[in-house]
Amino acid sequence: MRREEPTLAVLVSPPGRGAVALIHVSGSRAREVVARVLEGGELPPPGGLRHAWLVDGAGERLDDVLVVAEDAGTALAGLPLVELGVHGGPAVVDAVFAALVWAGAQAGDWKELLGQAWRTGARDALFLAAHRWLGRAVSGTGARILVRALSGELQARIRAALEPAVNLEALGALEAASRRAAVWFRPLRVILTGPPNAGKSTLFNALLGWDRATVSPQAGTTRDAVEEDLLLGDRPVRLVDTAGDRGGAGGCGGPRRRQVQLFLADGTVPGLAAADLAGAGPPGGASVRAVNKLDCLSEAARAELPAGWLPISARTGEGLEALVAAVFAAADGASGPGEAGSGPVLFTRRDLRLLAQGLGEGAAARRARRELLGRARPGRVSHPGRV
Ligand SMILES: Nc1nc2c(ncn2[C@@H]2O[C@H](COP(=O)(O)OP(=O)(O)OP(=O)(O)O)[C@@H](O)[C@H]2O)c(=O)[nH]1
Ligand SMILES: [Mg+2]
Repeated sequence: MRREEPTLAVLVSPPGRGAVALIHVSGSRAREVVARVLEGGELPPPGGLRHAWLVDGAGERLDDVLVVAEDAGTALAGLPLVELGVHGGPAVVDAVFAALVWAGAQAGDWKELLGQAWRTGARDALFLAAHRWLGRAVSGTGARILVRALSGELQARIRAALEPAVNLEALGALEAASRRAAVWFRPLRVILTGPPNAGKSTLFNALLGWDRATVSPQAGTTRDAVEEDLLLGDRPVRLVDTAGDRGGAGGCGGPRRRQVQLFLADGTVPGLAAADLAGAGPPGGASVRAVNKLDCLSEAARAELPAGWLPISARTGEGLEALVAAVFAAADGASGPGEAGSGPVLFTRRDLRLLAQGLGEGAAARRARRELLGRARPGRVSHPGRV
């Protein structure tokens, strides 16, 4: 027989100040524990909700809360779940937690809640991984991909490729689509390089949408690299502004795999010509070259800009859309994200590795396919792992 699951009390909304904080109480004795801290001791029936006074051990009122009871059959961990909507200030949240612990709950975090769902075998590992990733998803396409693992579409695709017989072609297609879909989850590093005063920090701020980096007419303003995560065209990007130089920010170990260097030249520098720019730019790897301050250039000067350099104005925004498209084209090479956004794909590195192994032959490949199948089925077969 399964051992009794401890009753966890978990703050599932972000900590801090807010109108409402949500606390989940999940476990075999969740209803009993919450009843001890509700004035009158009356819970709504599973599937129902009600307002109630939440009280401490001495019966003193701590907050007016909304109590929602979920049926064990639909709850994440397959155990009784009670959700408490309390006022969002830290003082109320702390007091409610103290009362719940007094009543027999264990304070836990969101990951422990997922661990409970894994232990009970109520959910498959891919569902739990998607549940966790959705809590920090920033890309809309990425979120839609994760939802396909909540709805079971992804698991159905995996099972169809493995049962009743292994369909290597279907597995291969899933692997290729999943690899391309990584762009929706793992940020592309875009490093701004180029001579001092070219407008790197201005471009950094323009892409970011707010003034994060210091901009000044003085050359050498940026000293230490500044990094920010943002979305460009729904794709996660880590943008890096660097101190001006001509060589680029290569570091040791050669160009990274998911990295593009964006080399910026100053279009107002007198005598700027193809010859000046021919040798300029990053040493290797994926790169894009752009000439900035287009807004200062005459029609004649614009016409003379060298081929292979994108004309932009970080100040007015002209050319930035084409620049972003060029950055992604440089990063993707021949294999863009393609149609990855429209079908169920795998998203964790671990599952991608299993799938790649499963495409081979022999005992190791068979083991990998078995494990993948286990991750697509409810039951305590495979730990969701670090995702
Ligand atoms: N007209 C015009 N001026 C620009 C543009 N982009 C940047 N500038 C100006 O160029 C100067 C240098 O800009 P920064 O963004 O500080 O240049 P940087 O490449 O970061 O310079 P360092 O950090 O010193 O290497 C500032 O006076 C900006 O206002 C542009 O598109 N048009
Ligand atoms: Mg700068």
